Amino acid sequence: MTQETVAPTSEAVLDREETISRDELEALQLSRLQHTVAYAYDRVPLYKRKFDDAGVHPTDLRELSDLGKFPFTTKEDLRLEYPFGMFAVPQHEVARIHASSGTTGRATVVGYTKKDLADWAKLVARSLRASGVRPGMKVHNAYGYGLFTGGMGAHAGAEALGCTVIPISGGQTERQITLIQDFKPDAILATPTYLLTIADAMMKQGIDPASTSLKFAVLGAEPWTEEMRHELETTMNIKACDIYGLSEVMGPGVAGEAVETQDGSHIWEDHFRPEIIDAFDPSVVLNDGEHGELVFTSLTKEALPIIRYRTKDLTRLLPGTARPAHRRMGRITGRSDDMIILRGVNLFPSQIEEIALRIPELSPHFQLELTRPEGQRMDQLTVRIERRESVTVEGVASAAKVLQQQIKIHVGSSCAVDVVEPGSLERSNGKLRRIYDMRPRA
Ligand code: DLL
Repeated sequence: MTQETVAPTSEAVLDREETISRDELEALQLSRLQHTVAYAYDRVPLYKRKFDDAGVHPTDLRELSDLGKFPFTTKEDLRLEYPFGMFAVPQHEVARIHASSGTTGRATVVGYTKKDLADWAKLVARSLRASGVRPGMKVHNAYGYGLFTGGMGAHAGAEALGCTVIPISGGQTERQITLIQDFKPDAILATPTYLLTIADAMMKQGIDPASTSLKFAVLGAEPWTEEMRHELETTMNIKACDIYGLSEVMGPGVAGEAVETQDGSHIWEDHFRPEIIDAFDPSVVLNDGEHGELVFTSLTKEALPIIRYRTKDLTRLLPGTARPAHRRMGRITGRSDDMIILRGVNLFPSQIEEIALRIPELSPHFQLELTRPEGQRMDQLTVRIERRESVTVEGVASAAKVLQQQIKIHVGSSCAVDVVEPGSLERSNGKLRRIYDMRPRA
């Protein structure tokens, strides 16, 4: 093999659907939606039951806003239909199965036909290309392989784009570093907290994370903030973009961010119709720009069509920019089931990340611990956070105070702050657990 490096073309060739007008896109959505609701009704008993109970029929879908008449689908529905009750095709047409880990209940199982896999790869390729990755680039894929959709989903997309894929999966951080140095990849695909783990481990080995061959990172699978983007981009000298997705709807690549604007992920609306609803009153469909829970309906899926799936992800819809017809989603502030309610105040880990990373003495490595001290009725939140390597003892004391004050001002909660030694908190291998709820079970 020659040692010459690939000179990726900066001009990307876009899919036709990326450049169509909003009107054309909505016409496409309507015809695909009409097909999907009829297809789901005819083939999946759960949808027939739910539509009949709600008194709606696929023929009631005459315009896009009619979608609001149809019932929601939840994770609980997928659990009750475990394992294959949601499938709309016979098993021999299912080319692949993925599943959630099932740590918080029964696993949810999803399936793909060959065409679904091809569509998925196309949309991941589209997302990666939007984020700066080009055919011919070497891509280090550190998303976990297996039943989780991240590894194989990202892999197939990078291959479809025409990249050289390095399928390392998550974990074995030392080995990741060796391969990054030896194989000289152009792009890395990982969760934001795992990329942080890699950067951190490089520094421990005396390697400057800004000195590697990496130029692009495409990060997702967990909430992250603009402050974390800044942290990763500056320490690693890369451009970091978001990729969003969830297994029930497809996997990574439901939405992807453009590197030239870095202003939130474009939802690929030729394949998914998004809505935002009021999480507390789901009958209310909110307008673009309003915050609420994200809901998706698939428009082209064969093995597992999904109608009005409640993601529990909290965000808002924004107009398209780099891909004008495709609306963007704001950053996910959190999941409705990840929200900490502390003495009546709602709080998400991403708010703490945002505040902590603005304090130069504090590192992005933190955990949130919830306790209820003996004999007390009030819950206590402790933010345990590592100091930066270079900080003095006096610096740490004042940083802790600033963090405490800022949380009180911006979130409205009182909390304790415990600044700990660099390297003392558990590192991410993929999706990082931020919340440690030690309160006695009711
Ligand atoms: O995490 C799919 C994925 C893999 C997306 C790799 C991006 C990259 P699940 O394991 O089903 O699928 O988890 C889906 O993760 O509902 C969100 O709560 C969260 N999530 C995914 N991407 C983002 C993101 C994959 N970019 C759940 N920002 C979703 C914030 C994200 N949260």
